[in-house]
Amino acid sequence: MSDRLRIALQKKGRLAEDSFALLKKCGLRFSIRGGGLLARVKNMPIDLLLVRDDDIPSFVANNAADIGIVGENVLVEEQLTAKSTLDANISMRLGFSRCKLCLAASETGPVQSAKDLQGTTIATTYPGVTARYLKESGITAKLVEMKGAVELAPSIGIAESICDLVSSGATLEANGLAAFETILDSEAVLIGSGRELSPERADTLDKLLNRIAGVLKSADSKYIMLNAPKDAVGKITSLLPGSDAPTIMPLAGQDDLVAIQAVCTETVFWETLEGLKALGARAILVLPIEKMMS
Ligand code: PRT
Ligand code: ZN
Repeated sequence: MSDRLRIALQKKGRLAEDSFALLKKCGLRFSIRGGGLLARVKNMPIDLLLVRDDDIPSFVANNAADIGIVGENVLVEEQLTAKSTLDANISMRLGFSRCKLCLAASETGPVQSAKDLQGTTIATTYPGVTARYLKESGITAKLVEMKGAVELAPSIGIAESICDLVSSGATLEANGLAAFETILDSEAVLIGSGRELSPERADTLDKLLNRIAGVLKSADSKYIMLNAPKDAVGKITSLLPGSDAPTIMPLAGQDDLVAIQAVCTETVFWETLEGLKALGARAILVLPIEKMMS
């Protein structure tokens, strides 16, 4: 039997779908059905361990999984509250599930900014990160740990302020709260430990990391094709975002025009296309790139 790489993933929740989608884009074939803890990848020596997100850092640290995908907020919280040093570190930022851990309070209450926190009570699901912030800021405040519904704490008199995750801000607004300080910016991250892997697992991991890097790079990248007046080639190619070596070709029967093709590794905005058009570019096509490997 082959030596299979084990990846810890959130079974259900805000991270789950995007984590599965990323691995599928990397060519892994699997199906997540039923209540199983393990899902087998059919075409690579990989098993997926499907768990609660809070368990992922310690599973990676304790060898239950080789790598994992988790919110940076959870990783940092687990590192700060673990009884001993947790051997789990970020090996790649993945760019999805972005959110912020914010201090927030009622717009009409006693706490309006960080300097008002002294001597007050803060409700949070993130006592580790919040305590670190208070210590670094020289603030003494009481923390009340809650497992959920933190946004209700001020209205029921449990705390003057809260420290919770915010993405759109709609939950805060619906509860009459406003954020006054961001204490952590978070996104999904791939984590690993310092342990050495067997050669087979190391090889699988290396392949996977290269594929993930390719998927992340191609997500922003576009292939751009256009026709340009010969005398504007310099200006036009300098407008192409994040492209270093465009291909320039003659156009049959059109001596004053050339065709330009380039991979743009940064977002191509409508404003860029308008700029290209103003320089005389015509027949501009922007195409998605499915896969990339360098
Ligand atoms: O069951 P399990 O323990 O695995 O999941 P969970 O319930 O602990 O976590 P889950 O699935 O809710 O979130 C997983 C991860 O998603 C988090 O750890 C973050 O890294 C990330 N994430 C991104 C978020 C949000 N955005 C988010 N908005 N996690 C939670 N929220 C909550 C927040 O707590 C608040 O209640 O959404 C509300 C605020 O959202 P807005 O859009 O109204 O601001
Ligand atoms: Zn959780």
